[in-house]
Amino acid sequence: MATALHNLSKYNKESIPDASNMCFGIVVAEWNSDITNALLDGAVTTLEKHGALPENIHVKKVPGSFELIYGAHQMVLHGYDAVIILGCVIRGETPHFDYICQGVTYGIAHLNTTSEIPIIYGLLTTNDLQQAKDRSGGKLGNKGDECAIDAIKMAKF
Ligand code: DLZ
Repeated sequence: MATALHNLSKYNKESIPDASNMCFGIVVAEWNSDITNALLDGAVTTLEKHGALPENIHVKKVPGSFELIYGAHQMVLHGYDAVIILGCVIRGETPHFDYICQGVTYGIAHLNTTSEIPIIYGLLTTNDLQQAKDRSGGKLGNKGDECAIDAIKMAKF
């Protein structure tokens, strides 16, 4: 979870490469869709702000965060400059919170070491709904913005 002091939408705009020639895949989980749609809005808006063309941003939905691994794997096979995964798992509402979070984390980490394309980890793992709201366009910014910036930087890597 992001620290309470770090605003996820704050970054040095001068240092971000131009994204106008880049192509991005985004996989979004439908669980906690109010949160994940807000993350998606943030990611797309920020990519476009740095030059990415709408037709070069491809979004696919999956049922839950666990399916983000498969979705990211499929996107990697199709070749993008970077892939972003967006999901939200809330501890208080998810009996097997630790299993889902660990599964997604290991799955995406594995993909990052076995594929040619960077995959950016946009999984919110929070104790409650308010913490998720705070990080999806609330008082701590938007994790989607942060993922978009990381995707641009890693595409340029
Ligand atoms: C089953 C489940 C639960 C209980 N909670 C969440 C959650 O908080 N966030 C999320 O993205 N997905 C959740 N899921 C669904 C699983 O990720 C997955 O979709 C199902 O177990 C089917 O594989």
